[in-house]
Amino acid sequence: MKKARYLFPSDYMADPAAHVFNGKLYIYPSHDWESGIPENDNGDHFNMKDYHCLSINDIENDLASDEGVILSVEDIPWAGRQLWDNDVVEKNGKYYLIYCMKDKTDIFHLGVAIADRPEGPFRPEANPIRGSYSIDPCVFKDDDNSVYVYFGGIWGGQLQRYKDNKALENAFLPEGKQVALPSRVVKMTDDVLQFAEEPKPVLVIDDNGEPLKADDPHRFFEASWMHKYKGKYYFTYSTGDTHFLCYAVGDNPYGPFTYKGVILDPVVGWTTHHSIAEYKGHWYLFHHDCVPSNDKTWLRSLKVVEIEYDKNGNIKKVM
Ligand code: FUB
Repeated sequence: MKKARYLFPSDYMADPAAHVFNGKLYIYPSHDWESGIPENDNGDHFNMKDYHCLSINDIENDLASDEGVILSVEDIPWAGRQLWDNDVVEKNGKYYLIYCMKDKTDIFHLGVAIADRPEGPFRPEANPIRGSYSIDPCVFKDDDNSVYVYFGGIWGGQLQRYKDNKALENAFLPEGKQVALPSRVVKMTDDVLQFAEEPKPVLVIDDNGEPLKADDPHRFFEASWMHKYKGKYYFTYSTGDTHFLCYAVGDNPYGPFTYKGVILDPVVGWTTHHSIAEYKGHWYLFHHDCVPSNDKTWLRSLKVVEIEYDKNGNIKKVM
């Protein structure tokens, strides 16, 4: 197995969402910077204010090129602060960037911005997606052209403040043998601007069909990703405070997904976040760590490593 290598040493970027558009590989990361906000469990130190698009032709040898700023906080009418993870999907020749950000009252929502090219610039919609909440959108287009968004993140990502898509009076974070908080999945409308339905919980189950429990170090925390391999749906995610990247496999976009294992052990830095994409016949894991910033957890650097599946479709753990 090959070793992970850094992709963009000239700036701090994180949460890479990788996609191939028109034969070229694009990466949509969060853009970390030193804003001076002290570290806390709320994630206030992740105070990002714009997104860049990166692109790359030769994934084995080249560094990524910066296509420039594609969206800034100051351009978004409903903006409060903190442009966290984002992702992009192409549909009918248009590119839809789905992102998360806090509104003026410090509540996270998802927003949409549209472009004619993968490199942007993206024009933001005036309001967040109706009924959206929490963070870390992953946009997945299935073979029938349906677009799904997976989202959610615990702690600073505010997922514990919601149940059945309604805001709770008091946040509820399961503990011990209670069922862990799930990520959410929702089908988008044909124009990719709104939820077409109520978001549903993404169930990760063990081999006995039981949902993973809150005290399981491999339960969901944030950073959902979906990819399809040989007709199966691979739901991958970060376990947050236990710092793994894990995967679970299902037969349709809604799941349930059966837990399969760890893809990546904890990296240097508190967060771990990723995407998986096929490029020129090989599969790659894009992620980040904090080695170049000497473990400043809010200053992360992008990495890529090729991944392999065994003959049964299991992802071999990255070493
Ligand atoms: O980049 C800010 C947050 O850190 C992301 O939304 C989380 O997934 C974690 O990577």
